[in-house]
Amino acid sequence: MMHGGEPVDVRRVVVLISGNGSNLQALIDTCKTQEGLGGEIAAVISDQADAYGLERAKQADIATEVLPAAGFASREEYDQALIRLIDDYQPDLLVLAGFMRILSPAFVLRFHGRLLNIHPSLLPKYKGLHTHRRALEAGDNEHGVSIHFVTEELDGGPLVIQAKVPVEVDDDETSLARRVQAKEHLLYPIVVRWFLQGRLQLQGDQPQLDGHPLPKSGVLYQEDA
Ligand code: NHR
Ligand code: GAR
Repeated sequence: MMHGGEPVDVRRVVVLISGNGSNLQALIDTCKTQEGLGGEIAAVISDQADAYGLERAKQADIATEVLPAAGFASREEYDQALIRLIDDYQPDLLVLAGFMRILSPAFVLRFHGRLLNIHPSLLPKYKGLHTHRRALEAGDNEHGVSIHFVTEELDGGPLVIQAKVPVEVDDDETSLARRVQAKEHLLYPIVVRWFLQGRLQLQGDQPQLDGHPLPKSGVLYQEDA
């Protein structure tokens, strides 16, 4: 992009997906708004060839790559190939959006401070899979979503933001997941924009927003605040 004759560095984000890609869609849609995303989506990479998110990317003229795990002897070899693929796009930020493979320590270290994940629970509650089912089985009256910097500890990296979702008496996994996802689609664009605008940084293992350290549970997002 040119500005006053000088080339302007556009920040670049690469999105990793495995499935539907509704969070990817929220990021794509944000690029088209007045406020924008603070950069461009340089590529979308999936470990699943049939991920619907790949269609969403193509519709938006975003480069896509598929890297299936079959054919790799180990997680470490897969992750090295993934790093090479990502490096082609020179991203400032790497975003996990429903990417369902656990990443090796070497991968996480390589992108330390530049790797975000969205997780459908109020971390540290319900790390791992089937979070909606587990929240319902526990009888929780609130559930939610967290965005965190990724570290070696699965779903244990420093929190950036959380939003709560009340559990209704007649909720099932589907209805609860739908309301949590609506919050995800609001939050991920905000956090990605913070990062791309240089407002959000990881200093050691401490996230900072506008130079201020965040509380342990991150920013609490309140829609009508
Ligand atoms: N990798 C590291 N190192 N740290 C994190 O915090 C990560 C990560 C990779 C993905 C997303 C994550 C989530 O938000 C994520 C966070 C997949 C699994 C899982 O068990 C768990 C957590 C997350 C993603 N996946 C496989 C499965 O059965 C099992 C292992 C595999 O195939 O790699 O789907 O919840
Ligand atoms: C999202 O709800 C995300 O929080 C969750 O998968 C969904 C992906 O949806 N992530 C995990 O459960 C990670 N283990 P999407 O493909 O439509 O964005």
